[in-house]
Amino acid sequence: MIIVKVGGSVFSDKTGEPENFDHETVGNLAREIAQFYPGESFIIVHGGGSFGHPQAKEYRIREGLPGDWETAHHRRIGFTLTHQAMLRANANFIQTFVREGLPAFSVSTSSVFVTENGEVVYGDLEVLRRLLELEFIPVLFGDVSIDLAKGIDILSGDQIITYLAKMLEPEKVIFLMDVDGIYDGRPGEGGLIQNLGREEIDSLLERLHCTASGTDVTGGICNKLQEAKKIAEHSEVWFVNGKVPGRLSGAIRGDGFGTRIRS
Ligand code: IP8
Repeated sequence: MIIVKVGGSVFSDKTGEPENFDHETVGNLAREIAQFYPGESFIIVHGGGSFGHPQAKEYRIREGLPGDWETAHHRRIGFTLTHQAMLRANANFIQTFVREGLPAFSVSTSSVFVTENGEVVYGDLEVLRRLLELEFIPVLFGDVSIDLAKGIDILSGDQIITYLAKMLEPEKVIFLMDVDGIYDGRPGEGGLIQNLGREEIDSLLERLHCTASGTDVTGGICNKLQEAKKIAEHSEVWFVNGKVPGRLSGAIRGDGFGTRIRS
């Protein structure tokens, strides 16, 4: 089984209009997956992009539910609106995949996982396992979450993947991004790292001065690398450019262009 994370910047322009969706790119990805399905089984997890992140930021969902009723109420409304925005992103994915003949099935993340400070502490994978057995392609997404420490939080698609990798031991996890892979520095400045050992990730994080940035409330590349380190305990990890046709297929075959992390 292969888990594919479609980063928010692959299917939408995070700096553009709210809720823009790149139908062409997602159509290409679906066609590539269709070349390998049903011989290979897939779980898709997509990020927030221009759907979830602006709302999550505006309503400060990551700050949780405060004691003051008025503020908490405002945040509860934001929680609902952020989830609805993610459902709209997800609906676009499902439609595109189904159009390519793939039985993609939406699995609503916030109804499956409970977090503690944004990390998954509980996940009910029964339905997911059965969907896979029945040859569906489950499509999950970064979402809001019920959180044991803060009341509410955001659950990043990357965190979901770490949990799924631990529980389901996929043969491979592929992160699709809008750059060619992991760079030793800023994309375009540092060189592309084609092979990375799990044990080299900590020193790379230091060199990249990892801090949360931009519109991404869940921490961008640094969060991905931190999660990749955990995932690589269980499976091979790839980072490839999801905007370039053929790169996903290359990672699925194992001879692709991008960054491969050895466990
Ligand atoms: O883009 C975040 O998911 P990510 C989802 O995978 C929301 O980090 C709702 C902002």
